[in-house]
Amino acid sequence: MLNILKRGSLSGSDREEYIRAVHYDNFAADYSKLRVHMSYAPHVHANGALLAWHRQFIWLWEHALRTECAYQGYLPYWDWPLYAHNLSASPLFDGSPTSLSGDGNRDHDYCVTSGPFANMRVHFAQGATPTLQMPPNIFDYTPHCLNRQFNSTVTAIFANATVIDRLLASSDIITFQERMDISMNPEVWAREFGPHTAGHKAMTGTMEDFLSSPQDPAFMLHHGMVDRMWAIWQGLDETNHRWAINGTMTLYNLPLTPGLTLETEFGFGVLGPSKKMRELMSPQAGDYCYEYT
Ligand SMILES: [Cu+2]
Repeated sequence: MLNILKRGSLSGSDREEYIRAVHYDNFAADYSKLRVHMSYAPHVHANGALLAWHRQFIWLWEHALRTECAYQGYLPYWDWPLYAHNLSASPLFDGSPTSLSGDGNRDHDYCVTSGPFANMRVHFAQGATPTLQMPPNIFDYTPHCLNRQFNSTVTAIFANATVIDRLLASSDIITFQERMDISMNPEVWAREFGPHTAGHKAMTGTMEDFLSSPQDPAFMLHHGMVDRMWAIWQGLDETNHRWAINGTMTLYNLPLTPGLTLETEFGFGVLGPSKKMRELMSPQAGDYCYEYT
C-alpha cells in the first residue's frame, strides 16, 4: 500500500508542530545547509533549472523534518492568491503564534518582532541581486535580524488568481517558465514579475536576497507553491508537460552552459547526493512520493 505524503494546509495544532520542527532543524539557521542554496544560486535561478533544483531542495527539507524532527504533518505551502491583497491578514503572516511571524516592525529596522520567529537572527548579509558574478565575502558571518517589509501590491498584481490560471494554462514549458519567473528576461525584471519573483519581492528584506533568501522560514512555503504549480501543470498533460525541459543552467538562460537534458546532474552539497534532472520530474517517482492537496 503506497503511503503518499500529502502537502497542504495545516490546522492550528499541526501548525504548532510544524513550527516546532522548523525551530529544531532550521535550514535557514544552519550555516552549512544555507551555503548550499547560496553556492548554487547563479546556476539554478532565472533559468531552466529553477523548478527541478528547488523541487529537490524543498524535498530535502521535508525529508530532514521527517527524519530528524519526527515531523509527521503535511508540508505546507503559501497559497499566493488567498491573501495576495493583504499579506498581514494571512494566517501565515499575521504574526500570531501559529503563523510564520508577521511583517517587519517599522520602529525596529523592519526586524520581525511578532510570532514564533520574533527576533530571529540570520547569518548572511543581504542585498544580493541576480548576477553571474558572486559578490565578494558573501559567506562572511554577518548576524542581523530576520527582516520583512510587506508590499501586498506586488502580490495583488503579480500573484493573484488570474495570474495562477494563466500560468497553469501555459501551452509549453517555455511559456510556463516565463510566466512563473519573468525575471528570466532581465529587461523586464525591474517592472514585471512572475509569481515566483513576486513572492520574494512582496516580502522584501531577507526574502528578497538572491542568495540567502532561505534564511526566512517563509521561503520553503513559497517554493512549495512554486513546486505545486509545476506539479499541477505537469499533471495536466503527461505526454507534453511531464518531461518538458527548456533552458540552461546559467542565469537568464544564457548559453554559457549546455542546454538541459534529462541527464543533466544537479548538485546539493551537504544536503544530499547529486540528482539527474530525470529523477526530479515527477512527485511520485524515484525518491519522491508526495502530492499536493
Ligand atoms: Cu532559490
